[in-house]
Amino acid sequence: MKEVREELKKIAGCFLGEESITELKAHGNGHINDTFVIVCEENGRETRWILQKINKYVFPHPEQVMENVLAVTSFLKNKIAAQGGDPDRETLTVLETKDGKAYCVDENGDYWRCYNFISDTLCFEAAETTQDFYEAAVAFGKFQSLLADYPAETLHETIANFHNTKARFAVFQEAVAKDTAKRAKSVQKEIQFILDRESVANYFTDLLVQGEIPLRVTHNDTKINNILMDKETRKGVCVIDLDTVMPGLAMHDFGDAVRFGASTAAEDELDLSKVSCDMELFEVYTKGFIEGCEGRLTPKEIKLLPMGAKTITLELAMRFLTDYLNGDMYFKVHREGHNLDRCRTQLKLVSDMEEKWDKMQEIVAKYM
Ligand code: ADP
Ligand code: GN1
Ligand code: MG
Repeated sequence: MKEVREELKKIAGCFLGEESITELKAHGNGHINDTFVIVCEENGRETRWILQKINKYVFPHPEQVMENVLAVTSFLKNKIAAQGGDPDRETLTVLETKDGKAYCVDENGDYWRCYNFISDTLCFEAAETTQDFYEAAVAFGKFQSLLADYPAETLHETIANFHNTKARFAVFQEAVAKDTAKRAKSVQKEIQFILDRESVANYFTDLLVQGEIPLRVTHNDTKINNILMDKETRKGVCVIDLDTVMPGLAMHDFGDAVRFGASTAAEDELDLSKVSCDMELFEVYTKGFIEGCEGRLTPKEIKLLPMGAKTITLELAMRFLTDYLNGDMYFKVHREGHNLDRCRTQLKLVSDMEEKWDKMQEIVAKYM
């Protein structure tokens, strides 16, 4: 343990004065990166930082991730300043290494980066009130609006086909066929549920090819724990976890937030009777997101918001099951069968959305 700490301290020392570090501990509940908070003290003044190891299995080109993050945050800083906001608080700031780089590489070839810690904020695993969920919607909508005139083609695709659900379906079929971890036999029901919905998986990919919907710069991972809210006002302060910011669909940013935040249970709940998509929360997010987007969405995109919720939920179910079949290589797991449990909640949400389909359309129609 002591060795690990010394190792970490050495890495932190690439960015900060090693001797000023008074605390270094694991932080947050992300499924992908390893996150630590560092406390430093110099001349009686305390500063905090976020140190992260970028998951290189998930992000095969960490240097491209950092190029995107630097480009997007500097673009956002200009926009925020022009609107009279605080660029140091309302978007992430990458701390350079002592030799002027955006990351450092350790002896194992792992990439590390450091951000300013944004204080006096709350980070929810689940919204505590309906109003919190509304504020998250406004903030993620605003994020998209701020980036609406960003030249999308200049961004790297940090994970190939990240939300190309059609391609995800093919990868899922391949995982079923290979059955690397010899688990397919025990999850036939889940596999069949997904196979029966190939048309849902193809829907947006086909519309995009036909030029029916626009490709935008999107966040692509809009869980409520990827936003920091002000401790006092409880309004969105800063959208974080920018590794997946790349060209994508507005409907997916909406849908991913809904599948996580409008669910009545945790993403890994074992009792599926507790899992459903709450229509009041669905409505609140619809209202907040459309407002936050400040008129940027086309009527067709608004109409397709329910489809965004359904496809992204199905996609994540496929991704969790794919990872389960592959032997848990991608998402961090904390118990036996964790990815399967996660897959099951997502499938339950898909069925629930199918049952509530007309209601979801009605709700969205109110905001067109
Ligand atoms: P992951 O990709 O693993 O989800 P995140 O970038 O979302 O990693 O970080 C994990 C958690 O760390 C977040 O949910 C949040 O609680 C916290 N966090 C990340 N960046 C900051 C920051 N700059 N200031 C304060 N807290 C942060
Ligand atoms: C991962 O990093 P985190 O925990 O915010 C994943 C998302 C999934 C989410 C499911 C890069 O998000 O796509 O929706 O888990 N991020 C990546 O909880 O794959
Ligand atoms: Mg995160």
